[in-house]
Amino acid sequence: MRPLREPGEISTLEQAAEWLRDAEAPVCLAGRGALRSKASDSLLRLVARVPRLQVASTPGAKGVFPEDHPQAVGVFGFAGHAAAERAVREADVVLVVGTRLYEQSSNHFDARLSGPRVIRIDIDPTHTAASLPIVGDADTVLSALLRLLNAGRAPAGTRKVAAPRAIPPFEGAASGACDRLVLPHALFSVLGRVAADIPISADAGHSMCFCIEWLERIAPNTLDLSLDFGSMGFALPAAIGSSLARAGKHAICVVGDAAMLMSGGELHTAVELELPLIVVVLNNAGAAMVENGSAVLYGPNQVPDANYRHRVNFAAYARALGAHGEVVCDCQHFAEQLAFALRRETPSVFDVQIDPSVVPSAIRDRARRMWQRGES
Ligand SMILES: Cc1ncc(C[n+]2csc(CCOP(=O)(O)OP(=O)(O)O)c2C)c(N)n1
Ligand SMILES: [Mg+2]
Repeated sequence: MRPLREPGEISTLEQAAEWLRDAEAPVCLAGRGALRSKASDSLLRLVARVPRLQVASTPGAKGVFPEDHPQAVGVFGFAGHAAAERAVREADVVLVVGTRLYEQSSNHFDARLSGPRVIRIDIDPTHTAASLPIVGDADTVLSALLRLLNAGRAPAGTRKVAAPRAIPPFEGAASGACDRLVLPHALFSVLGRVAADIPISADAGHSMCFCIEWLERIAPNTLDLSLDFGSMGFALPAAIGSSLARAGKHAICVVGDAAMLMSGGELHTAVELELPLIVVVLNNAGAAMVENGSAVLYGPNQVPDANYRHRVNFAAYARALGAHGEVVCDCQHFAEQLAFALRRETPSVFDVQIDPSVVPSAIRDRARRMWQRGES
């Protein structure tokens, strides 16, 4: 265990424990620092001790706290959930653990995070601006905080909050209600359920937005995103790395058709290495995020068309590189094929004909915030 870094920390911790004990509506925002310090167990012990505490994660830390837990409110920040936004806005105490609070993890610099009674734990002293800063490793500090909470009087509130499930399952998925074009919510419901413990990497574009919003993650380190730069072409090589790092086990990559055209050739690496990679291409025949984002910011037809005239067949592309390839037009078919792929020892590619009419709420929300701040 790394030691706490600053002298005089204990009184700060006692103050934090007092605030949490007395809070009516406390919320914890856990970031990638909490993931890196393996703080998931401490977070679970903390919510058991503080019955009113709700937990949100930043987009990059999805799964650090199980999203199906009754005290989970989902993701706060880019492409996140209304329940998490509400929980932070209405909180009388906010416990921020291991996040730099940049644009994507602060929900576009939400004012509540610079308000009163914000406890902020971070190993980097330059990232602790808050009413109660604590410098130290996330898990070490949370463990010390728990010891204080367990030793002192019980925190207020006896009944646990029971938030509605942060990511409701898509009800129509099992009945095949989405023939011919696959609804993204339905697809991610299947992925979350069938591949609950498989690491998934998602590319820039709609893939990342839909994964944050609709892919339930219940275990840490099961979602890898290219936040910050949001670089296309990231997810397939990332999934190869993820599989290799786990001794050649299954890894899934969710990628748009344009992004697949950037680094899809790496599929050949997975074929050569005989990795059980599963590539889910969201095929909407174009750079939909550019199309939709531009339409929201500048109005329809104000930017050059970002759609392709020639739709690529990624199942044929996969077969040409030596992988298994399948075109998928309905969710039930996808669920069956995914189960087969999880038994296969070599790469599988699904060319999913995704419904292009569904625009991720993140695109509208981000544009609205940019307008509000005069940034567009
Ligand atoms: C290397 C790189 N180039 C350009 C962009 C800007 N960009 C973000 S999303 C996107 C379109 C992505 O299209 P696709 O992969 O098909 O995903 P879709 O949004 O259609 O689901 C572009 C061009 C980027 N993020 N990274
Ligand atoms: Mg696309």
